[in-house]
Amino acid sequence: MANNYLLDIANKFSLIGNAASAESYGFGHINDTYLVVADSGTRYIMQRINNKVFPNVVGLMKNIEAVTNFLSKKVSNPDECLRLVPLKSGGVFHQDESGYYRVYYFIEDAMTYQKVEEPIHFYFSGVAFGRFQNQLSDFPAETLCEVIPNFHNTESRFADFKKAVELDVMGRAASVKEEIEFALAREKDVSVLVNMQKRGELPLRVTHNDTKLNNVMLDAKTGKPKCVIDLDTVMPGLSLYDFGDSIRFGSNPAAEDEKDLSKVFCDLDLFELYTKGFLSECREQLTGNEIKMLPFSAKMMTYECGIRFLADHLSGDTYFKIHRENHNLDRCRTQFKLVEDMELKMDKMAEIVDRHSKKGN
Ligand code: ADP
Ligand code: GN1
Ligand code: MG
Repeated sequence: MANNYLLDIANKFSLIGNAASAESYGFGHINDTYLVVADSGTRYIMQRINNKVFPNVVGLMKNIEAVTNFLSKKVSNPDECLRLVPLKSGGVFHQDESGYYRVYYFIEDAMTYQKVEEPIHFYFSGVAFGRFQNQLSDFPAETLCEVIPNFHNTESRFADFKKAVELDVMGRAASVKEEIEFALAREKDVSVLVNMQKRGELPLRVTHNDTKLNNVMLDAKTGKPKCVIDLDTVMPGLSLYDFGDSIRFGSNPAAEDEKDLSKVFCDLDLFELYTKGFLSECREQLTGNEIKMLPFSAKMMTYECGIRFLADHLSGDTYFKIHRENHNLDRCRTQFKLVEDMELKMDKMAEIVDRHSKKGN
């Protein structure tokens, strides 16, 4: 996107001063993110929303407006919650032929991490997402729109994956036979959480649904949680999705796209740190079934992400941004390696959860 074009768009928002620069920023897989600096020195994050992934931008922005307004009344400092910058003409997003844009105030003196560099960061991300769960516990979930229906419905993700294998539009299926077999062998797991929810054994809550470590900003000096970001996927869901997705990303000391699989495993010390942080903030609210299923959710969210990456590889990389050949396949392989490792460690994970689910921990 040409720089002048981005500056013109940024200047449609009520910035302090005029936009002076706009540069690509961050490592997200979905939206285009830009750092905008105004001549006043104030910094902003401007994003072009990926409306192929999020066709209902209006519903998505309504969700974000409602959730950020709600959270802003609960936090003690404005920086502890994402804040949208309104358009000069009113409204919170701009639309033109190049897409949909929104602007957030930049969270200053804070960091996001692509992988766990210091174990304490993972603990604090658990605190952040546990608190997020807690703060939204009295938000009326039924008023939120389901921005991506069945987002974490593993059963429906599995059906999409099988369709991608059948269609095999890129002719890649034969070269990933081992990965396909790995996925198919775990079919019995894909309905477990969905069925528990259907039977009323797991409550519907307001959830973030994309609780990667890089979706929480931590204080640059203290590492303490500052703000949960990337609220595009906030919608009604299961608390297990948020816990499981965090463990998927952060309990693995290697990167999500690491090629050397010997570096990829579920580090139980990291698992314990996150569990401790998460449960310290929301254990009072979780039911016995939710707590019992936490270890399984880590495996299931990892498996689900693995089949999503594999399906995208088979479909020609149309969903997740890729930066090299076979990028989605590499990502799938890390997820499946993690699933295997988690399967071996399920009992130990359950012991850890049990220890931290009791008050006083
Ligand atoms: P994506 O959906 O593509 O992952 P994100 O909303 O997570 O996009 O943003 C990408 C990156 O931009 C984040 O990881 C973070 O580093 C940075 N970022 C996003 N919002 C803010 C903000 N309000 N202040 C500072 N940095 C931000
Ligand atoms: C995407 O937007 P980002 O990069 O935080 C994806 C998540 C995946 C994740 C895998 C809307 O998250 O569901 O778990 O990549 N977001 C969407 O890294 O599909
Ligand atoms: Mg993100």
